Amino acid sequence: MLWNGVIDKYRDFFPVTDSTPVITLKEGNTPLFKADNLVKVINPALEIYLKFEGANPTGSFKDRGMTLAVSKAIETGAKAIICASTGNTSASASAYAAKAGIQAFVLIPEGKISLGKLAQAMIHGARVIQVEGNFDEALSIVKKISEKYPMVLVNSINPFRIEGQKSASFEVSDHLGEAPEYHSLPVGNAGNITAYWRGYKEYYDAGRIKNLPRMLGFQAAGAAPIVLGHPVDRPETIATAIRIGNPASWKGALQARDESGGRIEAVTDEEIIEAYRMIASLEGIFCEPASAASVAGVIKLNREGYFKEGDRVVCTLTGNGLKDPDTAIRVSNVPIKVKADIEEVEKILGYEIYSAHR
Ligand code: AN7
Repeated sequence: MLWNGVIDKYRDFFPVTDSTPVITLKEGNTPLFKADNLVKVINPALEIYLKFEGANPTGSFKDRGMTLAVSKAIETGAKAIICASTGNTSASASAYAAKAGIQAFVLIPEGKISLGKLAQAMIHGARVIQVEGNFDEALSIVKKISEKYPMVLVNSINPFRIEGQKSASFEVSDHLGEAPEYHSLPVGNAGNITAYWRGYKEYYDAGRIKNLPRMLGFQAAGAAPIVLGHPVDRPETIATAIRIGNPASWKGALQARDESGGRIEAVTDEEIIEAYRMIASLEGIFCEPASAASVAGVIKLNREGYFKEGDRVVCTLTGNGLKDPDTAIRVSNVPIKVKADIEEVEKILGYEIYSAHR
């Protein structure tokens, strides 16, 4: 069966009709990896799976919601969409607007989005506006603008975004044949954890799964409003994707946590970077720093003895590491430089080969 995107695959679960034009880049159907090398290091008694959303067409989970949001916008005759973004929403919105033949307007916090995401919005032809402020300020501006002008807001306040993002829970359930015991996610604006929980509940109600997971959400310590219980005016974290101080879906995140009996906690930038490097070096998966918060959180809870033997834990890796090569280079060893001379190269290889065989 050819894959034609999440609306085609899970149509019955979405508010679409035969007359809804489907704008798709064939998002979804992303791989779920069993992280055998990682569990050896973390806790061999667990089963950890990684849902790699970096394999989506624009390199993040945002595509799942954007296909529905843009399709519904086109259905109502929209000619333009607008969003505020820490980068991935703007990349996705720009690409789907290009596919639909409409204009995207994106507001981003100046200097605080990774280079790859900025490049995506620019090359897809979006009007990119850098705001001298943070994501939360940009979001409050686009909300007002979308009320004043004929532009559809495609942040996750747009209900179709959350609807589309539910599809990831369906895929995990289809892949495993049931829901896992735990599902872990990074939390920024909190749309995704809201969407996953809704997806699991709908699959459960439809009789497709017989259990529900506990939802685990992790914020960066410098941007952890939900953990602190109040908005953060100046959020800071190396994981710029989740540098958000006043999440739009705050209530949805609390509901996911409380209904499922899960947790929402903070992880430090150091813990995020450690997990980011482990995922890349042990599993061969290059995700972006924010994505690694899901694994960092599981490592932290595991240390506290939170899990029991045999628990299955799915961690969503929300975005592709290629979007942010600067951070990868910054946290890695500097490559050795030698003259263009075989003996010079052999000296280094010799040493490294012997130490690799020890
Ligand atoms: C890689 O692009 O908010 O909790 O404007 O890019 O649903 O917000 C991105 C968020 C996690 C957090 N991982 O998801 C945006 C934006 C990555 C992300 C999140 C984001 P939500």
